[in-house]
Amino acid sequence: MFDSLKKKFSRTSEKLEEELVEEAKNEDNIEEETGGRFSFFSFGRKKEEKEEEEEENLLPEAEEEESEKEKKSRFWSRSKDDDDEDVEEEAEEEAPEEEVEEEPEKEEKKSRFWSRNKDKEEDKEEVEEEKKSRFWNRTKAESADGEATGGMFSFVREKTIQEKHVEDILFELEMELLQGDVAMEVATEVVENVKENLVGKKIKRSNDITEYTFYALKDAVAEIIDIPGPSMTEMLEEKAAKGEPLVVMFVGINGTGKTTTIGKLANYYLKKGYTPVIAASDTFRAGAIEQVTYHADNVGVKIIKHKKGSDPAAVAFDAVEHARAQGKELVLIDTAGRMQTNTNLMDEMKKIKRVSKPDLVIFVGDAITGNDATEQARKFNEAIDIDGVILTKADADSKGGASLSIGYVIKKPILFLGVGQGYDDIMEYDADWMLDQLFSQDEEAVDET
Ligand SMILES: Nc1nc2c(ncn2[C@@H]2O[C@H](COP(=O)(O)OP(=O)(O)OP(=O)(O)O)[C@@H](O)[C@H]2O)c(=O)[nH]1
Ligand SMILES: [Mg+2]
Repeated sequence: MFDSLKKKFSRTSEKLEEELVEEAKNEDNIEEETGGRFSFFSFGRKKEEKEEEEEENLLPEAEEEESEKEKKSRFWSRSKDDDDEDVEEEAEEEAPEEEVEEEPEKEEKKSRFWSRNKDKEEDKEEVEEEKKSRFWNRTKAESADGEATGGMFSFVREKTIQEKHVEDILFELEMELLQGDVAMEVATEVVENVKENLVGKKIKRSNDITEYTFYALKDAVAEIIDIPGPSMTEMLEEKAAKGEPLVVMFVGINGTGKTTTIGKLANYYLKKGYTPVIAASDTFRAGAIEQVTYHADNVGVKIIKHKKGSDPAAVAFDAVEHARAQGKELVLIDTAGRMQTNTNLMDEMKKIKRVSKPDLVIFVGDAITGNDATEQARKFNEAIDIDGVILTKADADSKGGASLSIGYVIKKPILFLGVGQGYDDIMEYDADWMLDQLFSQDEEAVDET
């Protein structure tokens, strides 16, 4: 999953490193260091793995250090907070004498403060670098089988990442994201955030570039995919506690997986101890009632159905009444696939919503169709105000464009991902999980880059 996005991210980091190393070579500002190059995804290794490795390599003086992850987040907040301080520091360096004359005491205090802070920073960096180089040595040792690449450089004079270094590279990334079916506004947002994060960063070693790019991209993507909204399970729990059924209506164009998803969700919540009922409100397509009945029978839940061609809103209404009367906790309303351009069918869908008063209207989109899925979601949202999204066929989607974009574009959360054709092939979507998928080490994706 998401292999194509992963490759784009890691290539961006490599290109920036090449650019800066090349420039430093021309400036005669580079020397090769012992130790191997740090691969992009090695920063995303799972926390436990990292801790294990740290334990293996622990030096006595490093024992009190926090976990790598905490350090990273401190790093970002520190860099952000320190932006202003850096400016002050630079100004101070430029005109130290003047200030000393005016306010010698204050200046002395200040400069002691700065140098103390600097010393602290340097100490910290030294420990960090020592640890890193130990890791790099090990990576190099591992690289006997050809996994790790190249050497590692340090800059004689510290370099600062400037806009000119990242402009072309980020433009390329933006184009690649668009080709990967990431929505325009999402690609632009990611690139802007990455630029903001990277420009101004001071680098001592080529590996710093990989690290900074990794966290800049991860930060940018984290912001994109974290869309607040309801969780179906939490809503169901709340409704059940009140003795009311949670009514959920599924909409989308033809063949995206609405009916299959209803079968999967009936199974999912049945296993959690709830009693779902399905409304066969696709009375339009030939064979639709039989298909949904087949799933209901397989899973073992009740289905409410009328004749083909009957009013789908009436079927949904009956299912809600049935759930209320029988104390069932969940109503899953299947609806006919409809193109967003078909006015009659879109009006019919609005009527089902008016009559059945669902707590959740879920748009079901096919992840493989990428930008089309995002555009459909936009249109359905305009027509009927959806509450969340389920993306199906994520198992067969290597691009990841819709998964990255759809929530951000319509500002509604992804609730579940369909990951196969079986009843158990569904998972609750979680932004942290997705981030982990995109930024954790994946030998296959790394090898192919
Ligand atoms: N690989 C994969 N296939 C899926 C997934 N979800 C659904 N499918 C397949 O997609 C096809 C269409 O699924 P349906 O559930 O009939 O789609 P629908 O949206 O109800 O279609 P209409 O009723 O015609 O609008 C079926 O062959 C499903 O098995 C998924 O998560 N992964
Ligand atoms: Mg269907």
